[in-house]
Amino acid sequence: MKQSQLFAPTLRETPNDAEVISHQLMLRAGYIRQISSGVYTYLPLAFRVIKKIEQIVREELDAIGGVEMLLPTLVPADLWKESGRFSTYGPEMMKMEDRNQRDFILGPTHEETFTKLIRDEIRSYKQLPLHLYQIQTKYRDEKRPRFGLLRCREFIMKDAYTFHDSEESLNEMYVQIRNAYKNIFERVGLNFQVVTADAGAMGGRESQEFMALSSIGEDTIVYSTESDYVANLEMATSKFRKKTNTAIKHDKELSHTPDMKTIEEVANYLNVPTRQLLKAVLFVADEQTPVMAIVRGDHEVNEIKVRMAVNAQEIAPATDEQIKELFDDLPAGFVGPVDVPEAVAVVADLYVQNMVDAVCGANQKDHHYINVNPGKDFEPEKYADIRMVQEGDESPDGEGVLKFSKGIEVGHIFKLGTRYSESMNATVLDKNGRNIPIIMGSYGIGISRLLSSVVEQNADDQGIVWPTSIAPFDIHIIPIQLKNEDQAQLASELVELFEARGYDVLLDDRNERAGVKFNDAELFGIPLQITIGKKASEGIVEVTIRKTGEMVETKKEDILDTISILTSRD
Ligand code: 9G3
Repeated sequence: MKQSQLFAPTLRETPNDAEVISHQLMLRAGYIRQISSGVYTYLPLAFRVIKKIEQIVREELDAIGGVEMLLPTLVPADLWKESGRFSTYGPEMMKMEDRNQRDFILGPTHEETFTKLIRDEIRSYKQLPLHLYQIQTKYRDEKRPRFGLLRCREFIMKDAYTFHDSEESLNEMYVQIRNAYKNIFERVGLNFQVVTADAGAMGGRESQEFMALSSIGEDTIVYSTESDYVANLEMATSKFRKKTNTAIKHDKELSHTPDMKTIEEVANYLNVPTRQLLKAVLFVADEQTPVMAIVRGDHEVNEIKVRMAVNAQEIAPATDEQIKELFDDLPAGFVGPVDVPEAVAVVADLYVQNMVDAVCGANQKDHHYINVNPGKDFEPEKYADIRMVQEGDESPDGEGVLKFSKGIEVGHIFKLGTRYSESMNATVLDKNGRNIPIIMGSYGIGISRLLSSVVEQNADDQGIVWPTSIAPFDIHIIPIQLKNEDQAQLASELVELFEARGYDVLLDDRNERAGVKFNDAELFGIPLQITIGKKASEGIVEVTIRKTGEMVETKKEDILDTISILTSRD
C-alpha cells in the first residue's frame, strides 16, 4: 500500500489527557481517535491489526468446532427482563426506545440473546453440543472510561456460548476452549497468566480469567514465588497453620474507649498492635441475613469469600441504619462478636483461631472488650478463609510465598450451568425423553482491549513495536527521496518482490523530509523497515529491525535471505 493513500494522521506531541503509553502512542501514531468519552474510531492501521487478531481467533476457534455467526446488537429489553438482568445492570446498560416507545438495549453481552435463539430452535439433545461465536461491537456505559481502548463504552468482543446436555460435555469443551485461548494469546504475542476467578454475578460455577501482565492493569494477580499457584486477588488463598496456644487466656474485661472507632484509634488508645484486635465487618446476605465477618485487625475482609462462606447468591455491606437497627442504635466502630443479637450469623477467618487475649467492640457505645478469647468468649457459626491474602503469605500449596502483580483482563471463560436456561426456560428432550434445562458455557475475548494490551507490553520511547503476527504491515519501505530515479526503481522492485511472497508492504511514497519519514516509521511500529538511500544505485539498502534497532546493509539480491535470518532469530 502507498503511504500517501493511508489515512494515519500522526502527532508530534503527546496528548496530555492520555495517561498510559498505549493510549498515547495509538493517538500519536494515528491508530485511533476519540469521538466521545470511551468511544473510538479505529483508523486504518488499528483496523488492520484488529483484523489480524480476529483472524487468529477465528483460526483457533474454528479448529475446535466453533461456528461463527452474528447476532443483533439492538436487543429487545424484554429478553433481559426475562433473565432478571435488566435491573441488575442499571446505569451501565445502554437503553433506548424505538419509534413505538418499545424498550431496547445495545447489547453489553449476549447470554440472553443466544439462550432465546437456542430455546426457539433446539428441541433435542441430539442437536448438542454447539459452540457458537461472534465478533461483535458491545456497549457498556462505563462510569469512568479510561486508558484509550482499555476501558471503553463501545468495544469489540469475541463472545462465544456453548450448549450441552451434560456437565461432562461442558467440561470437555471448556478445556478445549481454554487451550484455544492460550494458543490465541501466545500467537498474538501477549505475556499473560490464566487465573482462577470468582464467577461473581454471573452466578455460574468455575471460571478462568486471562490476564495480560501490565503495571497499569486494574486487576491484581496473586502468584507463588516457588510453585505455579496463581489466582486473582478475590479468590487467592494462603496456607493457614493452626497453632496450639499454650499462653494463659485472661478473663475478658470491659474497657472504656471514648469515641475510639477505627482499628488504629483503638489499637493506639489501648497501646496494642492492630493484629491484637478483632475487626468486625457487617454484611447483609441475599438482602435478608445479617452476617458479621471477623478477621484479625491487620487483615482485610474479602467480601467474595464471605459470600461463598455463607452460600449466598449476593452480599452487600450493611448500611449504618441496618447496623443501628440490629444493635439498637449502636454507632459503627463498637461492634464485636461477643453476645451478638440472635439474628446475626458470625463468620470468623481462620487466623482468628490463633488469637489470644484479643480486643473487640463490646457492642456498647464507647466500650471495647480486652482479653477476649475465641472459643471461650464467643463461638462463631463457622471458621472460614474470608480474608484478602497479603504479599508474603505462605502459598496455599506450601511452596514459596505469595507476590502480587497487576493484570488487564483480556479474556474470561465461564461454566454457566443452567443459570440462563432455567430463568429463560430453554430445555431439550434428553435421551430418556425428559425435558432438561440446557447446560451452558460462555467465553469472551476483549479484541480491542487486547490490541491496547499488546501495545502496553510492546512499546518503546519511539513508538509501538508490533509482534510480527499482528503488525498492520510486515515491511515498511522508506525511500529517502522518491524523485531519485534509482531509489524509485529499487523501491518498486522490492515492493513487487515482497508482495509476490505474500508480505504486506507499506511504501512511504510521500514527499516528506527523511526525519518525518523515520519518526512516523518509528511510531507505526512495523517490524521490518527497509530504507532506500544513496546506495540505491548499487542496489544496496538498509534493513532495520524495529524491535531491536539493529540495522544491516544488504544487496537487493540477498534481501530475502537477510530478512529470513533476521526475523527467524527473534
Ligand atoms: C451487562 C452490562 C455489563 C456487563 C454484563 C451485563 C460484564 C455482564 C459479564 C459478562 C460475562 C461474559 C459472555 C462473554 C464473556 C463474558 N459486564 N458482564 O454480563 F448488562 Cl451493562 O459479560 N459474557
